[in-house]
Amino acid sequence: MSDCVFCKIADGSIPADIVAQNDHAVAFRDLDPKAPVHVLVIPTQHVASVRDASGPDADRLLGALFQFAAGVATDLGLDERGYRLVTNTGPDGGQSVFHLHIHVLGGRLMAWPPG
Ligand code: DGP
Repeated sequence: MSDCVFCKIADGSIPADIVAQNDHAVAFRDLDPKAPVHVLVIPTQHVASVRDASGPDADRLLGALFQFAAGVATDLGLDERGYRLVTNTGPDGGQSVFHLHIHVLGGRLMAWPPG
């Protein structure tokens, strides 16, 4: 999508601190980190949010994205202490960028419930 900042990161037209990528997903450091490790995992294909991932490809897309996020967490050394995966959805969910993304948060103890 031409006016989507995460599509532009995925196609390389705006810079990001990329930590991993494959043909279907990109992981890059959040501009405004909320934890010592804060990485965003996005599909290269534009999908606005998890509620918009529907149809025959949705299972594969979401499954692959979570597996990729878990692999990124492993590669960043988060397995031993653990980490949090979050996908904010819509206004009440706190979503501000409308391209599906999983936050990978780690490196400190996470509070519960979230704010
Ligand atoms: P959310 O509020 O769940 O939609 O999270 C969006 C996140 O995206 C937020 O933590 C800040 C981050 N972000 C927004 N624009 C950019 C950008 O241009 N580059 C990077 N690296 N992160 C961005």
